Amino acid sequence: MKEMNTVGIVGVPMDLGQERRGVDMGPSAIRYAGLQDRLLSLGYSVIDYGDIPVKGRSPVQIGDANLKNLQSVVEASLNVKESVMKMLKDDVFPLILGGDHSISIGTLAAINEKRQNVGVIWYDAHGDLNIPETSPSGNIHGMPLAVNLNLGHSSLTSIGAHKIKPENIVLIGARALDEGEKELIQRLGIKVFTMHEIDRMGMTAVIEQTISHLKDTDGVHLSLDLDALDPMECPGVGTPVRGGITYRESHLAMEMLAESGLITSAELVEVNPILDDRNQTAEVAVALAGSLFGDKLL
Ligand code: NNH
Ligand code: MN
Ligand code: MN
Ligand code: MN
Repeated sequence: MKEMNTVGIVGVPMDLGQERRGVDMGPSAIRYAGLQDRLLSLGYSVIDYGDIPVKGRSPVQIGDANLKNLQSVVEASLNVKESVMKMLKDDVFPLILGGDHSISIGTLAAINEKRQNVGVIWYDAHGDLNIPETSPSGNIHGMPLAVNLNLGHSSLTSIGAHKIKPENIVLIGARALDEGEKELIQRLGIKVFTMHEIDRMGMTAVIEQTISHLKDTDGVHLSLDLDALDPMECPGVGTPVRGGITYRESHLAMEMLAESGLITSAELVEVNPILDDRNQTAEVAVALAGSLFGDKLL
């Protein structure tokens, strides 16, 4: 973690980027699971910026082909961007709570305004590298990383200076990539640690290589989709995929990233309390955030 002792939290009750209802309650679930106390106990000051307003589902419009709720996602993303820019201006560590993964469009739009050579760790079962032409679902939560490479619908790419360089991205935990995503990964040479690599090399080597891959960036954003973990440990997600990263491996990953001092912002996304079992997934999110902020106990 960079020498920053205040963490800013903002919730984005967003469920428009996918079809299962309930993920908009993610920010409350993560707060109930004790995020603020965990950070305070680790010696941080915490400023809670509250929740960003997210409007209802928007009707399909001409030109929106294969982009569900495009207009509402654009509006919410602009609000996310503004709020994260405020946090950066206040010089706090931005910790954003989703909501579905489409919130990353706004988060990274803000971060890219402030920093030049941003690194991104995408900890996810999925690639989120679809564009409308390759998306099997039309769900925008499957597109945010592509938008951050400046690919996709102009209403989304124009939300900010989306200019993450392909060589500054590392995917960890991928095991459900669509054909178009695989092709894009190949073409742009994006670094991916699939479950195969995690099994084979172990999480220690995966994170060591991730850190060395991103060491020359101007800060790294961690985008943590809870569906990266195995659904037995994180059942409260909309698109679970078997054979995921374990709780222990994830703690190790977060601890090593904390030690690296590279991470300058983070988001916890896709927690869906309706699908969860006694708020377990939100509790995992808080425990992992603890390790990311320097807790070495777990
Ligand atoms: N790849 C699929 C799509 O684009 C699923 C994406 N779902 C996610 N991404 N949860 O993290 O629709
Ligand atoms: Mn995702
Ligand atoms: Mn995912
Ligand atoms: Mn540990």
